[in-house]
Amino acid sequence: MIKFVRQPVYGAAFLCSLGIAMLVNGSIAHSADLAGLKEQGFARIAIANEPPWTQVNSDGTVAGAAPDLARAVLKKMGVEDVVASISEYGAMIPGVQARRFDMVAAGLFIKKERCDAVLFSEPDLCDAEAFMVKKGNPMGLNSFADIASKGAKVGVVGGGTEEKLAIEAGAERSNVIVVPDPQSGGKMLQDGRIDVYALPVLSISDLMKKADDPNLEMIAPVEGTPIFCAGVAFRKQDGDLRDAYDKVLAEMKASGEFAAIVEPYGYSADAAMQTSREKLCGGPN
Ligand code: 6CS
Repeated sequence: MIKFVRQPVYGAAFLCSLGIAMLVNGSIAHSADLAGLKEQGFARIAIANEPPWTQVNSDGTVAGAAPDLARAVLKKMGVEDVVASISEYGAMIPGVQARRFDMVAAGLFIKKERCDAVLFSEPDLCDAEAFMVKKGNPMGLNSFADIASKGAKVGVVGGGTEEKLAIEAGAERSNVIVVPDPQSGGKMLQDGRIDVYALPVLSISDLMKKADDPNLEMIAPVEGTPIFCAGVAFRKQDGDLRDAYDKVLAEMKASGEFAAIVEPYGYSADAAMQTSREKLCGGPN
């Protein structure tokens, strides 16, 4: 079930009427440029529900480093509000291309194949990869190659980077289990339905804290995987909007406002500022 949640600057209202859902769900044509978003009064963002990147609280409010940052940048651009919709990672790019969302603010990693499909902002949130395993790592899983060679069942988010890494490492498709959300992944590991759950380090760390289970262990970083950096994704046709977003993001990086938003969530502002979209895309985007 997709939750449509509205995020006024302070406070939150949970949008549950079909009429409102239809409005934000793209059945009414939406603006794709800054003037239009200002007129509209809000930007529709796609999120996952993977703390600390993105989080939908029990009262319907949306938090997490990615939405908080996007809301702060958009506000400086004159777009007062954001309306968030939960989406699987694999559906985010088709969703923004189909104008169901105005942008993706979910910690979507900037990768070459994605740069061919959307425009990214400059990098904002960086992290390494981690595994959640049973205490003592009984199968000795330290890399995606280990998962493949040992025939381990790995939990992943649908259409996410870990799913791709597992398949590319040679894991049997039947051993790569798509899990709807981090809590389910943790539960499936505890119940022995998967042998390992793969997500970025900060996501697994958050899950370990919440699980508070001495029989679980985090392995980080995953051997043979790089630090990934995410950015906000825009439709290819919305270059002016992306450039306007980037301009404000750069100002916030220079002023320290960017660090003040992302670092309390555990992200390194410096890591994002040390790299660039061009480097991560392998060319201009
Ligand atoms: O962009 C991705 O593919 C990854 N991003 C996050 C924040 N979590 C997992 C996902 O695979």
